[in-house]
Amino acid sequence: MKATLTLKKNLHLKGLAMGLAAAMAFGLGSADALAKDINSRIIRFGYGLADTSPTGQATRFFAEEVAKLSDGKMKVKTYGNGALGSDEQMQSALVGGSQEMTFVSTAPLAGMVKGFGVFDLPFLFDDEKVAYAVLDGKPGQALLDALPAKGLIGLLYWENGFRDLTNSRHPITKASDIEGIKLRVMQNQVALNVFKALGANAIPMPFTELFTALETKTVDGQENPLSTIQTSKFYEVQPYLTLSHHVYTPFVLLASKKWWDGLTADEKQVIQEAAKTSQAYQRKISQEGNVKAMAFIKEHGVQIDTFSAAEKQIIRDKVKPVVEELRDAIGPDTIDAVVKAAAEAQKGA
Ligand code: KDG
Repeated sequence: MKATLTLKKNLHLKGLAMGLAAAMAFGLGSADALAKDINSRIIRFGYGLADTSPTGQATRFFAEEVAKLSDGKMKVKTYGNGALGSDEQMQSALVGGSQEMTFVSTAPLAGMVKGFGVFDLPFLFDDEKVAYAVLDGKPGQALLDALPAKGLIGLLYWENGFRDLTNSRHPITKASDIEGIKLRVMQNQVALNVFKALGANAIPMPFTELFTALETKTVDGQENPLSTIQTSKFYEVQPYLTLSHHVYTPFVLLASKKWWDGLTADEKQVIQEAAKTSQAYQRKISQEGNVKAMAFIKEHGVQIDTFSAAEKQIIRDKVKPVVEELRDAIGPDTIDAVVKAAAEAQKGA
């Protein structure tokens, strides 16, 4: 009797092993993923940038990673070009649970967690490496940790990058050239006050409305990283570009908390791992994209200028009062932690 049972058990195990081997041979997945608690899921991932942008490419890389790690059970569907709405609308959709994922600039997120406004203060980071040290370190994590209370999961930071100024009125080479320019700014008090302090007629507006506003001259100018100026086609209607690099904007890779709370531990791990792998990739292609965009924009006849060190100092001096004025609105602890971590990273570089 015992012998029959053992035989049956062995045959059963052998059968399972053969089934698994067959499944793998037919490309049905790795033993590892099949053993995990992963369900079939559709993940809607919307964003405002062009789907041809480097970050658009990174969303597809992320989708492939998720598929790989979940054996095709978790499918990320990406929607670029603002097809699911503006950054703010998608943030709300995530909170409500009608959309699963997005990436947004930190500027509109400051409406939910005021500390994110710190990243709209000009000339905070000298280069990308300093930005990464701050974002991937304690100050960046502290801001992400404040998101679940607002209904969002901040997985990690991707790169939007250093922003440059474009306009259709005239070349901007001096701080005073900004005066009177109708400039679209991202939607928060810090971005608004910074450009008001520089004398611009600053107009907050969602990214999704920006191209039309530039084309119809509702606004004269805008500021964004070079790859966005190329892939969102701003260069077609903006003949003047100034390499101002005035601010580094991070992207936050976001998930809906409502959705996240319903995932199994294995499913959460898939998303977290794919996010981690995608981060290095996204930052790399984002920087490569800016180099390519610079050549492209030049070729397409845009006049490219820079600010001298003296003009940059004038800008710093003009925006200094804004930092003081908004210190409490952003949070003194956040500002101090970011400034200190940036100085340490700069020293160590
Ligand atoms: O997909 C992200 C965009 O919607 C936006 O965040 C880009 O930096 C941006 C801007 O100017 O609004």
